[in-house]
Amino acid sequence: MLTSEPGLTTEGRADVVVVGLGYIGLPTAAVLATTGLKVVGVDTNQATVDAVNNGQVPFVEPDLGVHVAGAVSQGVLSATTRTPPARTYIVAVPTPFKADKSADLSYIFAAADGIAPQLEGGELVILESTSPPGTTRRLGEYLLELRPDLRLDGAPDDAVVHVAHCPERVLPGRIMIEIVTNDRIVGGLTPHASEAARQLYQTFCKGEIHVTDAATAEMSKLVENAYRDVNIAFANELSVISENLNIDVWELIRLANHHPRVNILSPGPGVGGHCIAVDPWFIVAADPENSTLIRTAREVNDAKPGRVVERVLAAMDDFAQPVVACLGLAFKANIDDVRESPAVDIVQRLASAAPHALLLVATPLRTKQDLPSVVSGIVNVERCEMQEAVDAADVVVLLVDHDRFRDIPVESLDSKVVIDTRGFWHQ
Ligand code: SAJ
Repeated sequence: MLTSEPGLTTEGRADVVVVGLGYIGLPTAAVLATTGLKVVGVDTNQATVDAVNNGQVPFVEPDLGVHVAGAVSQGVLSATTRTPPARTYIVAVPTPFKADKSADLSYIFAAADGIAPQLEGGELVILESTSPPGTTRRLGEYLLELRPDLRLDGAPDDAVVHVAHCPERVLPGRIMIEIVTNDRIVGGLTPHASEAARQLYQTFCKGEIHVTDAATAEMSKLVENAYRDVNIAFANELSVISENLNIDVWELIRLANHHPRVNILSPGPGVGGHCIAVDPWFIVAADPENSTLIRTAREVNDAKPGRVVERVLAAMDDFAQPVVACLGLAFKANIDDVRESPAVDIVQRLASAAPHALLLVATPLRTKQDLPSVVSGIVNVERCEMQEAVDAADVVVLLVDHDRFRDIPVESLDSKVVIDTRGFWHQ
């Protein structure tokens, strides 16, 4: 490899290699590069690699584009499909769940396959991917299987690889702010690994960096997301109970939240995204007998899209050939991410349960005319501009509270059946 390549030092090594250029890896790579470190991002997707090398971001995240374009043009950030040598490796790959709800760690091991041949000893390997307790140790042991000449502990001499976990905690839509301002938790397999990881994050993180062991760091991330899931489940359960009791849940929550120690979250069409809808299952898998509340919360939130479908189907009954405007597909407001999105689930289920209906889907954050592949190709689903969809509809279903939907004049909803799953027009 040429030493003059962007992202590499004169010794032909990167300061940091980030494996996985998704919602976490790319912002992390860009922020590290902005501090002046030479950063190389690695991704198996050639289109992602090409986009980054052209200074572009292959998904929507506020302010990320400016950072990536700036770092690439200054020659401190580049992308490739093959893992180059580096002083530090950050693994930020997906950890989806398998059919039995246990974590699929194959992307982590694939990242290790790329890293292991490059190790010389003395490097720091950080796992950022959300992982069940014990994964960081398994990653370390896997690296040693591939490289038996190296060690994970002992005197920090040249033969030791330092392995640590530092879970990402940024909120999609606010990633570029939170990546700098949030506190971080760092847990190394050894105190030396923790300290090395702490020093790296200190280069860009203005929050506090809390040091613990690897398993506690892994668990802390899962617990944060399970906490939120349980609280959203409470709000979602209230919404179902309130509907049955003919009570306006939005008013109910607003009033209850006037109590100084009550802060109920917002009900919605369900819980989506790659984190909150997934991570609590890793706790359940780790101790199934004792995670009753966490499992139930998941089930309550997973049942919510079905409730919305029932309401929409009931509303359609008044029309022979109903036209339904479905506003939004993302898993939450003001982003274009459709992973685990309850809105997608609802549109798919409505399309198959009501083949006589026409579903007009408005996705204002997608500039291209095509629908996301998760719903494109369904005969009775069409993409439509938001106002046209509303004007043509008998039933309007608000699935995502994108700010852009504020441009829809409320008077245009007057003659429609409106199902507002987010309380968007109640505020
Ligand atoms: N939601 C509701 N009601 C609410 C809040 C959220 O229905 O009151 C829904 C959203 O619409 C969405 C889902 O929950 O479908 C999750 O959204 P979110 O904004 O709560 O969280 P994420 O998934 O975008 O990001 C979470 C964050 N975790 C916590 O707030 C504890 C973030 O800090 C993590 O970094 C991220 O998961 C992650 O990557 O794990």
